[in-house]
Amino acid sequence: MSLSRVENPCFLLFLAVFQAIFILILYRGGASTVFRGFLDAPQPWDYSKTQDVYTNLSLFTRAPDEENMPYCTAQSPIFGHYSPPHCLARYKSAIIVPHKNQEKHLLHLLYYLHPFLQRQQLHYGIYLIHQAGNSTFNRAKLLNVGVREAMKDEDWDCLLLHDVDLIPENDYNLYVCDDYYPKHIASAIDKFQYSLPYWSFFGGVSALTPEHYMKINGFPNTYWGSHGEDEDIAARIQLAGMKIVRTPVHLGRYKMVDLKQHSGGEEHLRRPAPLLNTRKTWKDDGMNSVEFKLLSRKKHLLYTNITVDIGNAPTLPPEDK
Ligand SMILES: *[C@@H]1O[C@H](CO)[C@@H](O)[C@H](O)[C@H]1NC(C)=O
Ligand SMILES: *[C@@H]1O[C@H](CO)[C@@H](O)[C@H](O)[C@H]1NC(C)=O
Ligand SMILES: CC(=O)N[C@H]1CO[C@H](CO)[C@@H](O)[C@@H]1O
Repeated sequence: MSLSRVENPCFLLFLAVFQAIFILILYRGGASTVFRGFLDAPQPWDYSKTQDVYTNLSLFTRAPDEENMPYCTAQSPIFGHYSPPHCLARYKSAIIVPHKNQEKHLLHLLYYLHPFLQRQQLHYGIYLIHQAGNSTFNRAKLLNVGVREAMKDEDWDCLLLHDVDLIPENDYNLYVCDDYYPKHIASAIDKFQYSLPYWSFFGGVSALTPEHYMKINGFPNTYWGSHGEDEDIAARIQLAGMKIVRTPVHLGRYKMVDLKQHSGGEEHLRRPAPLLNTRKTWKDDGMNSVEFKLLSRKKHLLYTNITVDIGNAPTLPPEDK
């Protein structure tokens, strides 16, 4: 008959020694040394570790293999743009991010977007379009400005219209355009239980070629307040003889970041039903009528910062409020 393990004297001795060692550790260093691994949870919004981003951006330059390398140009030609260093990129995408006083969101977005885009081996540039002044946010008009300014730089294949608070979750969600139709990319946002909030939803992140964008005369300039413009854009796409294609929901997944930092003045302005209205307005309200004052435009390593005055929302007659 064999002894069970607990009654085995050797095992009991081993247990006692193990306990003694454990108590000694607690006594000498305190619990914090033992549990350090558990206590030091990563800080969710720690931007001090920018070396991740910069390390990967050091891939901007090719490996130094020659002794007699020339000096770099006084003004870096690659500011604001990235190309994969070891192959010729197949796509050139401009990422256009409209925002109003959302610096915290921007830092968060850039932190994730740069490595994401580099892993996709894109040639890309990021344009931050900052709405100056106190007026209500006008996303669609800022996008018109962004497209116009981005196209001055380069012949982009694809325009990625990107909200500042959305972080892509899937690397296979490629930031390139569909050849034939405007593509809605943010098809599954966590805030909407990873599905569409309504059928015509075209917000969040979408991708149009410059040809698509000009074919619909860009976006309407007249929607002040948040996300009223989606139905108008959907109608434009239809009126221009195209349709919306969507990124499959398992790829178009996004986290919506809520940093309790709002751009302010988000009141919704009432307006005529877009589906009836757009047919009359789309040829006159869009890229061909966008007016703005460029306040500053500066290329940084990680983005091009464009600040614009796009004017004020019209004040509605009192009975309309
Ligand atoms: C914007 O609002 C702030 C505070 O409400 C005010 O001090 C500032 O003058 C305003 N700026 C403009 C351009 O109206
Ligand atoms: C962009 O430029 C504006 C105006 O010069 C400045 O206030 C803002 O802080 C800049 N933003 C970024 C992210 O560089
Ligand atoms: C933030 C980020 O994606 N950093 C990556 C930079 O590249 C190295 C390897 O090249 C990765 O290990 C990092 O994760």
